[in-house]
Order: sequence, then C-alpha cells, then structure tokens
Amino acid sequence: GTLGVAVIGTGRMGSDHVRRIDEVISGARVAAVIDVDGERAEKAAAGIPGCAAHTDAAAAMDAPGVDAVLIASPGPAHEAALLDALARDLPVLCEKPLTPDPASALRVLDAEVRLGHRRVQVGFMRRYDAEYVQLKALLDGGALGRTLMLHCRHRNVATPPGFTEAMMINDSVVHEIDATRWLLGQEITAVSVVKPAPSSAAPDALSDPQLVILEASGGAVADVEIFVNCGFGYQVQCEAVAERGSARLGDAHGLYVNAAGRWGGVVAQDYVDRFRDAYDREVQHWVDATRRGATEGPSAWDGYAAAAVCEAGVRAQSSGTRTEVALAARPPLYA
Ligand code: NAD
Ligand code: ISE
Repeated sequence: GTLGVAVIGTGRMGSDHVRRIDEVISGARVAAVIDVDGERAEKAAAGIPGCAAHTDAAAAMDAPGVDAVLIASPGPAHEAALLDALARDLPVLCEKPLTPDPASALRVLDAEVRLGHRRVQVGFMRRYDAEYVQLKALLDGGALGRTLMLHCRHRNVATPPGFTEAMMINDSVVHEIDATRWLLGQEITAVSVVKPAPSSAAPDALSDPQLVILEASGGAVADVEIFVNCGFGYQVQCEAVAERGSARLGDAHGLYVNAAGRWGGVVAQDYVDRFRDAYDREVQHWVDATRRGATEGPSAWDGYAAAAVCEAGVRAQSSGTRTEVALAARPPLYA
C-alpha cells in the first residue's frame, strides 16, 4: 500500500520534502509532520489530507498510519530521532549529516547492527544527480583507466548568521567527502586544509574560501574548493582526471541563450533549485525500496565514514596540519 511518511523538521529542507512527497512522489503520502515549533508543524500539515501535526517525534512514530520516517531536523537532533526510529524498526531517510560527529554516528551504526538489517538511508543526494550518476558509470566502466584526481568546487551565495568554519566542513564539504568515497570506491585516509586570504565578502569569523585536500586509500587525491560566500550563485562542479581522459560535471544547466551580443545561461541560487531532480530521485528511490521491504542507497556506514573524515577535516582546518582519519572496522552488514 501507500507508504505513510512522518517528516521530522519542517524548515527549508523538510518543507520541500513535504511538498515533494505530497505532489511529486508516487506510492507515498505525508502521514505526519513534526516540528519543535508547533506553529510551523501546523502550517506544514495544512492542506494535506490526513496529515497530523506533532511536536514530539516519538509520539508521531507511534501514531497509526506512520510506516516510515524522513528526518530533516538540524544535524544535532538526528541521533535521537534515528534511535527512536530504529527502536521501532521503522525505515528512515535521514538528511545529511547522519549525525554531527563520529561517536554519535557509531551509536546509530551499533543500533542498526543490533537490529540485524539496514533501515537507514542517508540523504547524500548527489548520488542521485543525473550527471554524478553518469560520471560514476564512466569511471566504473574503466574506459578512462584508473582515476587519479578529482577537482571539486562547492560554492554557495552566502552563509546564514552563525555559520562557522567547522560548518564549512561538516555541512558543506561533507557532500564532496561522500561523493569522493562513492566515485572512487575508496575510503578517505587523510585531510589537509589550505586557507587563502579571505574574501572581503566573508563574515569576520569565516576564512572563506578554503581548499580541502582529501587523500584516498587507493592513492587518488581530491581537492575541494569550498567558497560559501561567493555571491553569484550555488555552484557544484566536479572534474575527474583519469589515466586516459577526464570528465567534468556541473558546468551548465538548462538553456544557453544568445542575445544582445552575449551568450550564456543562468546559475542556480540554492540547492533546492540545483538539486531538485536529485532530491526527487532520492526520495522516490527510498519510497520504492521501502515498499519492497528493502533499504538501499547511502548507508549509516557511509554517514559514519563521512563524519570520521569531517572530524579529521575540522582538526586539519584549525591546526593547519595534515590529519589522518580514524575509522572503525566496517561491520559485515555494510560489506
Ligand atoms: P532549518 O533550520 O531550515 O529547519 C530545521 C527545522 O527543524 C526547523 O523548523 C526547526 O524548528 C526544526 N527542529 C529543530 N529541532 C527539532 C527536533 N528535535 N525535532 C523536530 N524538529 C526540530 O534547517 P534545514 O536547512 O532545513 O536543514 C535540515 C537538515 O537538512 C539538516 O540536517 C541539514 O544538514 C540538511 N540539509 C541538506 C541539504 C542537502 O543539500 N541535502 C541542504 C540543506 C540542508
Ligand atoms: C547545506 O546544509 C547543504 O547541505 C548544501 O547542499 C550545501 O551546499 C550547504 O553549504 C550546506 O550548508
């Protein structure tokens, strides 16, 4: 039957996912929304038939008609919601990051391992972006030989108040960390961070942009430009350089227009726009797998491994020295 989804957190991402499940996704409906801000929850539920508004996630998970959980609360709130969902054996799509640090991510991993089967998909949506999927297939196909390097750019228009340097790694570069692990099929073993003189457009507390260098277990290296106050748009690009060729994504989307003596296109202004199709495919894939009784896509292990790399990254960022990643053994559940 139709999957009844409880959406936890109805801010920027959560309200977009509510709209997506209500209007775009087949085989699912929004059965409940939860927000610590009760008014926000009521507003998100309004107009959706049979959707209940809650302020307590555990109570919503116990409500009739709730078959699965989509977590879109802030990262620090994820662990509690994940453990509540796993305690009920409910399937979960959890927005990135799984949790904000490796110790809490390991607690989630342990809970899923104790359950004995996967229930968690992490919202690393780039794995569902059409160009990333093509790049992955090209690299895996082997026609270009071994991948040597990834050159990545991750640019945001501007940061909201309170955005810290650590968040440049934990919230933003975490996407490249997952994409690098996934594209290469290798773990990341060490991180270095280089800081150019900051842009005058960056808030005082932020050394922006930064260059984050990720060393992978098979010897490949990824460099990531993270520039979160670039001013002009939301831009995510990646070029893979291999032994017999290179391939690059994210240069252009949509129409190229010639007019008034110029040619060009439009740069997206935020992730909701840039990755709209990827989020659609991600959530549809989760719903389809869940209705088959399966859990697929980025796993709690991927969420944990990303958190471990982020921890090393934040240490490299503040110490200025190359920092090795400490990674626990991978449980057989995630082989
Ligand atoms: P937001 O601040 O806009 O919204 C968060 C909402 O959660 C708020 O309405 C807040 O009241 C509510 N909330 C806080 N604590 C809660 C709790 N314990 N239980 C229930 N609700 C709670 O945040 P956002 O930008 O929408 O980010 C939400 C999540 O999505 C984060 O994990 C973030 O990293 C992730 N995110 C992912 C992407 C992506 O590209 N995949 C982009 C942006 C954000
Ligand atoms: C945000 O949380 C995201 O996930 C976006 O994809 C990223 O571009 C942004 O920098 C983060 O803050």
